[in-house]
Amino acid sequence: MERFPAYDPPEYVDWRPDPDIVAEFRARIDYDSERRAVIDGLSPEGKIDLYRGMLRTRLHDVMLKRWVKQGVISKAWLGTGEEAATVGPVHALDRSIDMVAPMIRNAGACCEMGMSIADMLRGYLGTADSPSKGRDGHVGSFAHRVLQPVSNIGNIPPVTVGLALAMKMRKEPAVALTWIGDGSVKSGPIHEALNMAAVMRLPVIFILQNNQVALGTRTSRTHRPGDFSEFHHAYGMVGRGFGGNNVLDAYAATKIARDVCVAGEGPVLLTTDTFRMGGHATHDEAEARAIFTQEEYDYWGKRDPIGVYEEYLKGSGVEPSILADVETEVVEEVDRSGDEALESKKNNLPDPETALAGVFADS
Ligand SMILES: Cc1ncc(C[n+]2csc(CCOP(=O)(O)OP(=O)(O)O)c2C)c(N)n1
Ligand SMILES: [Mg+2]
Repeated sequence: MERFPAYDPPEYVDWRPDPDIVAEFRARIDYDSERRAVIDGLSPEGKIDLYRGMLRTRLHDVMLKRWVKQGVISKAWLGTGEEAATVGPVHALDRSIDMVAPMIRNAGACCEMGMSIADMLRGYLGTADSPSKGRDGHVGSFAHRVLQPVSNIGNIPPVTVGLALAMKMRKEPAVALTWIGDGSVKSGPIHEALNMAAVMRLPVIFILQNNQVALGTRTSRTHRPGDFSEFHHAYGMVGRGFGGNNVLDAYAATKIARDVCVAGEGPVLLTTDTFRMGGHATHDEAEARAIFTQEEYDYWGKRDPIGVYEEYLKGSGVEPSILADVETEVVEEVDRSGDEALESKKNNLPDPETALAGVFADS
């Protein structure tokens, strides 16, 4: 895939595959026969589609970074480096009945659930035709089964649990999935959500996405145990881990978790380690560079989830030209979406008179 010196994290700019890391990727999906079987059941198109989804997610971030540089927007919250932990799980769902509740690092969930990239970008521009009609920078769409993020961290899991309760009451064979950050997990409402889901055996998949940092604070300063692998025991729920930069492992773990939930054995807590390859938002890249050592950036940089997956696919016999065609198609889609969103900014900003419309219930 093409790299962008002006926008990519420096570790990605001259990215070269490390054979040991590609072998590590393969070993990770071979170590568990149940997951291996799920991955073997994925069609060649399904595997390419995971690649397409991660590229789309990355290029959405690149577009936002470009807009920041051009002064179109003042800042952006990105999921660069964390694409596998979002795209793999979404592809494992039944997207016609399941629901997702993404947080800011999981913007890729929106497009993988079918929202247009143009609408996601319009969210940043606050246009009248953006999903929230210009009232919120976060984007979601109930029509696409995506709950709009709640800015106050910790408050999405209780709502997700409510969605799952409704699914259970309606006897739908569906699940609700949400992601929880390593920082957010320390907030009170998340404890209530995990506990309620566990005692009511609700069909929820929680993905505890440890990207090693919350705003400017390393996880080691907010969480005493070394990792979150034992966390589910506190709630008496099923818990598993997956490789955060391994899209196939993420896919398989989620698919199995979904089966557990649909069988009435949920909820499931999936824990995963990944890395935020930049600032909390684009304005604090320098702070992020001060928090972590260069060795840490190098370690995770070599594990770029898209680069490693691309190597895995090529090593599995996928023609490079097929991947190049997917890239061309996604580049065109994102470029076109950017143009469409900018067009809305030019012609379709909300009328100030409507600022309060639809914000408060008045009866
Ligand atoms: C209740 C509340 N407190 C503080 C914030 C400011 N804030 C936004 S994101 C964030 C850190 C979240 O860290 P984490 O859960 O690890 O998610 P990440 O950003 O790493 O994906 C904080 C403190 C907020 N949005 N809501
Ligand atoms: Mg975090």
